[in-house]
Amino acid sequence: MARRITINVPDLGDFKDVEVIDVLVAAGAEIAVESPLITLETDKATMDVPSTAAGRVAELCVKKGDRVSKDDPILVLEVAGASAGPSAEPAPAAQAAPTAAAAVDSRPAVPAPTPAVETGSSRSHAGPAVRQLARELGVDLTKVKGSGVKGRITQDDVKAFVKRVLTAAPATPGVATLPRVPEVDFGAFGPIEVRPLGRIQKISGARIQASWVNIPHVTQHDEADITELEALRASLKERAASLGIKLTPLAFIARACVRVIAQFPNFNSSLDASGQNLVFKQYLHLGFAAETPNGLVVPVIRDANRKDIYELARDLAEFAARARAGKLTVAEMQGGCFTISSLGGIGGTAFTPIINAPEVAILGVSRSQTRPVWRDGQCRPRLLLPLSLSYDHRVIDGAEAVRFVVALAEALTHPDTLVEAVT
Ligand code: CAO
Repeated sequence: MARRITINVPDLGDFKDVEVIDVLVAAGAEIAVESPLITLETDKATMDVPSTAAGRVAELCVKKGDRVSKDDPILVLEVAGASAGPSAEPAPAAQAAPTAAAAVDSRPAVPAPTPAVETGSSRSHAGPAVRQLARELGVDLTKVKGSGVKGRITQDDVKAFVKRVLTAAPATPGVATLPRVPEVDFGAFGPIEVRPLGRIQKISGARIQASWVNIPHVTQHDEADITELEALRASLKERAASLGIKLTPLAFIARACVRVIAQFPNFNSSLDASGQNLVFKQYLHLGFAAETPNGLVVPVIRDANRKDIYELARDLAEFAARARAGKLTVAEMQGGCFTISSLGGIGGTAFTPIINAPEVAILGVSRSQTRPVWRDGQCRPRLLLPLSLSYDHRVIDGAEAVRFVVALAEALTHPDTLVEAVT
């Protein structure tokens, strides 16, 4: 059997005739203990009045704009439980409410209202329900313009704000908060010609930018003494050519990378989508940047750790040729674990390669140069290959990165093992 109780306005301290600025429940609604019923506003603060009992709202005694004082009835609630007898129907007078409420809930009849808005004119003008909504949506209320009385922020204002933010065109796809570079009318300074970006440029540009803004990059530079490697390569070149293989420095570098990555498993990992776990790959597919007339592509050599130097050289040449001809399939550019970007055939002394996310490191290679090196009390000409390793500092720390690059330089300095057959 249900019975009826009245929920009254609690003690408001010094305040009387306080305005009801929001009625938060409707007749017929099921409410719980502590559900906010109405919002009151003095000239200093707003406050929610919570319910002291659970039940169904049978009758509302106040409406928006009313003024109320202590013990004024807010609503009549139908609560489950034994009937309070004929006197419970209709609801008892306002003064009887605390007693009736106390019969349902042993806590103080009407708890103190919850102050919801801090005093001070710099605060946003919004009720607790609106603040609650703003908190849930992560909205900073100081940025929301209120459309209510005296600039009061309503729930609709918060929702409209969120909608505006979500539908606003971001400066860069997927990067909503980047500051924009100034827009310039280039034609105002002289003749111009506008050419649209190519398909590959558009795709790789977006990926490069995503990587650059999402990954804290650090680049570690070093040099490898490849004097012996070049001598070895020269001695093998002819035989390789007779097999149709062009044995370039890149094949040696790829083989050395594979060997060193095996010693540093973090370099063959990726952060998962949550950013909370590292995924360690038990395969090693090696990507390499290839310049094509249409832009940069990164073919991926499958299972590079199972290939000897000649197989790697063949793959490099074939993929580079197919990349330039625009014949690579999407699958041939997927699944990479680590990328090499070699500009050594062109020049340069060092650069900062951008990580091919979600990989965690990339090796940049610049042009080797013969330079005098002081060693064992003598100055000798040595062929030095510049290495630039960019790594994701969330995954790899600086000490590990420099160990990696030192190990790589070491492997290139003593190339005999690089040409061994792969078992
Ligand atoms: N130092 C000195 N010479 C080098 C060298 C180096 N680090 N690397 C290559 N060379 C030499 C080669 O030995 C070759 O000379 P020979 O013909 O006399 O033997 C010449 O440069 C050209 O090499 P290659 O380009 O045919 O072969 P490769 O294996 O070095 O490079 C590829 C292949 C696909 C990586 C390259 O053609 C390419 O596209 N590089 C550009 C990559 C790129 O754009 N990276 C930037 C990405 S970020 O924007």
